[in-house]
Amino acid sequence: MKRVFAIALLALSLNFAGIAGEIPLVAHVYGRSFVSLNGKWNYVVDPLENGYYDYRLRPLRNGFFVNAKATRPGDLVEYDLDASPTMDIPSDWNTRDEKLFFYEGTVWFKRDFKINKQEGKKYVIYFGAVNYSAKVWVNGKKAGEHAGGYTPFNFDVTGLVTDGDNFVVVKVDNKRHLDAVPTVNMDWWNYGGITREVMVVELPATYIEDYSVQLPGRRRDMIVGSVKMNEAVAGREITLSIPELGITRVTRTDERGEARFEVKAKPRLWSPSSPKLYDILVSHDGETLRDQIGFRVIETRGKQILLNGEPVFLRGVSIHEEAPFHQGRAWSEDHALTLLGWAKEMGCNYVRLAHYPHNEKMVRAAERLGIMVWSEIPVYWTISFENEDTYRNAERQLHDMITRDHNRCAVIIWSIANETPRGEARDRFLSRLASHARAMDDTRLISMAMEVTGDNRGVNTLHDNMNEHVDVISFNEYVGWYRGNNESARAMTWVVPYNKPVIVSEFGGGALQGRYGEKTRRWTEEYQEELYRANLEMLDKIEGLSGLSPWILVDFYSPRRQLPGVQDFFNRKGLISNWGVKKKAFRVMQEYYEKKAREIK
Ligand code: GCB
Repeated sequence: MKRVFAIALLALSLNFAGIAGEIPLVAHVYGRSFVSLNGKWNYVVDPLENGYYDYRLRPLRNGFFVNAKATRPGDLVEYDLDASPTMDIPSDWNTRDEKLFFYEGTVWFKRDFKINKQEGKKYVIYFGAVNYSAKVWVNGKKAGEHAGGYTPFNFDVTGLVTDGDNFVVVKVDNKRHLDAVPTVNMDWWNYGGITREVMVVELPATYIEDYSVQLPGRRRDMIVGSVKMNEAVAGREITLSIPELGITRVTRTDERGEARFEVKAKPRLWSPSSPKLYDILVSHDGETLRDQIGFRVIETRGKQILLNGEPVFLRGVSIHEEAPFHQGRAWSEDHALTLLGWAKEMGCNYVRLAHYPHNEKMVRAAERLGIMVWSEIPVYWTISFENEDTYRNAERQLHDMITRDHNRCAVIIWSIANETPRGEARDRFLSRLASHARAMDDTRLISMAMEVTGDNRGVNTLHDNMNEHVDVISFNEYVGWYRGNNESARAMTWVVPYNKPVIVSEFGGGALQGRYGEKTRRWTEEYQEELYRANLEMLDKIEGLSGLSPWILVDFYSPRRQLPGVQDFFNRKGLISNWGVKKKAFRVMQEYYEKKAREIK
């Protein structure tokens, strides 16, 4: 049996030295007092980074970030941020400005904002995500920079903001790089921009940086909590209360500014059929953070996944963070509810959020709806496994994904990679990531989407050295699409020679919604429908099959998909078209999940 221990989250924090202005993530920003910077921002497209470098390619001291204005008739200023067009933020520029559909490079963004600055308070500018790298200035002064397109970051700007009028300038660059995470090659749109919400958070000088409230491993008669202040201050009084359970506990911080709680309690457990969440209040010196937290136990036993001690089958689907109906990056509550609503309609109790951490609203909505979540970092295909900087970047993204969502009981699996090529350097890289995830959080399962090693006369065997480092063996297979055909699928067998549960993290094939024909004709709905029937028959025979996340819920933009009249830059493997119409295969999955739900919860 896999042992599950209490979260060790506070023990591990990244070294922020060297990252200008950046501070550890402020937990649960939505529960704090903040000024939202969503809305219209001016933008300037700058393919040559003319606003940042001079003609000798030396960084400018008075680049676009100073927001200069010509004040006298003879002044030469060759840009004007305020007179430039505007774009709604959050968004991606590719779907907001036709000229920028394929653009990869630098765009400058600027916005004015007001702050009612209070003596003794701290001000932090928080970005839900910017793809891919961001440099940020407030009132013309550098606040910090960040790389990595799908995780939040924040800078302390207390010394930069003034009472009243302020402005922020962000240089966003989404050029792809071989050593980055993801690398230059991927099967989704490299949407550039300030893709998630931005806010200026007001905090007490000494504030609650992070907290964790959960069950200790497999025990269900106790709740453990921990709180970390932003400073190493001892003796601070911290109160944890869970009103519905009649719990109020007061404790004090130790010399590291950390406090711990242990309370006897028997909360009702969270599950897809009863997604119970409790109001939790964590307070310190007049600052009270209110969150909603659920309690559950996820573990494995042999080839089974157990939720709250009972075997569970993960009736899932893979989802890209793409806005339903109009494409572009999804970021809002409405986007989340539409996507998850479709998944629920299909009968899902689980989603694989591919291939990078999705926005926080998506994870929180899944939790409220009773949907378990696989959350992943973009260690995708062939990244630079030999490069230590690439490793640091991947670890940082993993760290920030776990930091943001460690209180979300819906998240049951941290995924460290997708379809990576086997080899020593990769094994070293991924096993380090797995250890990092475990050291931060041993209350969840670790997995990664592997590849099938080979087909020997219809017998597919999965061999991957990483089996030792993961709790769940997951793999992607495309029988009926990239190899074999729908007939051969039915005769194939699968051998997964490890005593661990198995999730098929991807299978599927393309269809253009509304194209009908013979089931042997590619791109028709009938072909896809048959592919799903054949695959389900085949996969159902896998010993230890504990979940599926077919590829994919909705058609999504990808520059790799060029077939005119069929793909037109869409990956057509969606069970729903990009205009929101369900394809025939949707019904096949729905029926299969109805059956599964009757057999096993
Ligand atoms: C895969 C990848 C996924 C692709 C998919 C496809 O194996 O993991 O990112 O989009 O195949 O459609 O080829």
